[in-house]
Amino acid sequence: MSSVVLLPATADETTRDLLELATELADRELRPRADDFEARGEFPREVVRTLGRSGLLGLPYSSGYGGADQPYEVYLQVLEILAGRWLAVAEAVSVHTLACYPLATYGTEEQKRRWLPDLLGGDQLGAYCLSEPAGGSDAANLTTSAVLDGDAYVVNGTKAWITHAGVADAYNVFCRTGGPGAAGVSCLLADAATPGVNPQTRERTMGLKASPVAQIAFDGARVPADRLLGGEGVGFKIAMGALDSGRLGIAACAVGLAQGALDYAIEYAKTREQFGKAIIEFQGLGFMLADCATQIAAARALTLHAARLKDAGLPYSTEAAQAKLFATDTAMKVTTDAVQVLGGAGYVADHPVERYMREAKVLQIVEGTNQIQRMVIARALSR
Ligand code: COS
Repeated sequence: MSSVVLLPATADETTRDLLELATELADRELRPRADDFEARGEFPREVVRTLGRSGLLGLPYSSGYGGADQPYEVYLQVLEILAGRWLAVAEAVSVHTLACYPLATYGTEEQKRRWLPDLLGGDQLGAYCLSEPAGGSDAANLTTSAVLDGDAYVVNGTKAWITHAGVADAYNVFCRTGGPGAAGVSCLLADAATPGVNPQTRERTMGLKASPVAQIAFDGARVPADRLLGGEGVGFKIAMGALDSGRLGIAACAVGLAQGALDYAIEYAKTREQFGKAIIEFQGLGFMLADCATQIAAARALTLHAARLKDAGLPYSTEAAQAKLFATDTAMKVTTDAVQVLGGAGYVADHPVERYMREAKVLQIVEGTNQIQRMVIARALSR
């Protein structure tokens, strides 16, 4: 099956080697395990650790702390490669990378030296706790509280929809240390082993069953004050900055998933015969596949364009929202069409396309629903 990779214009040998390594690991470690782990709903912690040992968990971060100094553009192409084989693992890499952002971007030198190398090397897994049961989109009105008591913040409240709940080693907890609204939000990097950090029962999700999602109850958890990132009141800015970069990760996951679904549908349509010829030769199907290929190419270009802006140090929030919106809608459309191309065979679990379709749905929801992305884009237009 083909996998399309657009090397950056300046790609050197290291970058080429990296993308080759990602492809080789994805074919060897991810593809053969996906069906089994998804069917059992087991998180592939060892696979994620292997990616860490191979240097794929800290790609866009500084080599001074165990990262790889890679442009975001290259990191996103690695994600695309992984997502084409197993979305749950690509999503794990994307969420982990998002979870490293607050520490890598706002941590003090001492904080980074203490905690970042283990995260970037994959020995520790990160998670990102922003949403709450009463609100995911209206993030500035979160209610989880953190009250300074001596040398620790006492955290109370419940976080919702937390990917890596129960398997993460470190949770970024966005909590209220001050007054109402965005200005009262702070970010703590809580050790998962802290008493009072209580992951709840796993959600029974439509797809990505290998990826644990649950609420986390913080019941008087004492998080040492030296785990505050960026100072009190900076949390909302941290959360939004992290999400700008995270949304590009989700876009790349969507592109990879859509490409995987299209590749599978093409192979099927080339070999499945009806009325005496391969069904790909019927224009009705050929045009459908042509539209899918075109939409994926556009989604990939939009995603890499936003990444290049980020790599150049230019504003990219709006472009990240556009990429997330377009790429995830594309993944939903392409995976649905892939099921259609396979007909009845597409509707049963003997083929992976029904799983791809279920998995695509969540990408339109996570890290800001696509309605929130439209809000971000519309606000930029009105400024
Ligand atoms: N980067 C840095 N700072 C940002 C920012 C960004 N992308 N977006 C907003 N901010 C800042 C603003 O500049 C503002 O700061 P000042 O008060 O100093 O000017 C502050 O944050 C508040 O911004 P705003 O008024 O726009 O906040 P809103 O409450 O209107 O919320 C949206 C904005 C809707 C964009 C935000 O709540 C959001 O993204 N919601 C979705 C959350 C989400 O994605 N959840 C998914 C779960 S996490 S997996």
